Amino acid sequence: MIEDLKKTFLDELESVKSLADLSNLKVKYLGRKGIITAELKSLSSIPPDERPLHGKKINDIKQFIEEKLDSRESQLKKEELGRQLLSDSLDITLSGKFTTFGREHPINKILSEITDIFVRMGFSVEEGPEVELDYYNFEALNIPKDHPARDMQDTFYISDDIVLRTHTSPVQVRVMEKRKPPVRFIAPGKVYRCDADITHTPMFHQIEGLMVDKGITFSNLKGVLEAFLHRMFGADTPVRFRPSFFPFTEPSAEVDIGCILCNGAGCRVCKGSGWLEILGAGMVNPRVFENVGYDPEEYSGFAFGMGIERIAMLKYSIDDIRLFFENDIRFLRQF
Ligand code: FA5
Repeated sequence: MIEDLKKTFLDELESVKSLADLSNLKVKYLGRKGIITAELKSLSSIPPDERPLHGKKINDIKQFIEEKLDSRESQLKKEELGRQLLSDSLDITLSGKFTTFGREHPINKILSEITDIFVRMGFSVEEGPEVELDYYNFEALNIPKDHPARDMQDTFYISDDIVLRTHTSPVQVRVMEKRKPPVRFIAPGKVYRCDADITHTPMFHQIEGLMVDKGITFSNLKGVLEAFLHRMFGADTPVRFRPSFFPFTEPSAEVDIGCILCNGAGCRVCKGSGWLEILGAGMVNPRVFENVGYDPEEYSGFAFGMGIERIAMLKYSIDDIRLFFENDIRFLRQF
């Protein structure tokens, strides 16, 4: 009978497939109400002289069952670990997840580069509103309402007195109204003109510059702008000042650099002239000083204004300004 028990146990052990099955089998044989426990309890009901032998047999089979259960348990655990390792394993041949990083827009890049150069020359950075009073955009800059110079800038009017600023020059007036000389600052920002072709967009960026103090001359203007242009485009770049007209500066100049694409030989971009116009500049018109309460007898100064897109186009050899604002990722990724 005890031998039958051993055989039944082995058959049942054979069909154990999991640790849960094994635990059930353990309870069935060795638990408090299990078969072996019952056998041990039944010892008291057999004749005393048979007890030692029968007891030994039960203990032997108990030990046998324990050993078999233990070895099956470690075998099942090993199998389970193997399965787990297989399913959790790291497949180093799988390609990773790619994160695409944004990058600085080429216009902002050029803007920081220019700002950096002027900050190193001691200029501070100022801002002004993009929705501007006609007074600051025109009147205070010596461009009265019926003045033909208004036609030079195609203005977006919001009302009779309010415009989208057409240049960054109104910041000159706003800063001088608030501050006594000396002043030395640049003012970068967006400006708007009703204008659109391959070199003009309705919104573009300018950087204004203003320096006012006692004894500022055209030589200071030349020195600062040449230093800037040589840093920006290289020390060998030729720079030329051409007479021009702006109502808020007198005398006025337009500043050209030798075409960096053809080295002055003449090409499509410089329209065969060998020169590229980079910015407008001049000595601050005494009328502007009067409008902000500066004494033109005591103070003088220079101002300049440049288009950022124009500079970015030259630096990166881009022949259509609209590319900057189309947000084509293939274009923007190149910078
Ligand atoms: C001015 O706007 C003057 N305020 C500059 C100035 C400041 C002169 C201080 C003297 C003293 P202008 O209209 O030329 O000047 O414009 C300056 C630059 O802006 C141009 O050289 C050009 O590079 C750029 N620009 C003008 N219109 C557009 C446009 N629609 N799209 C892109 N860039 C433009």
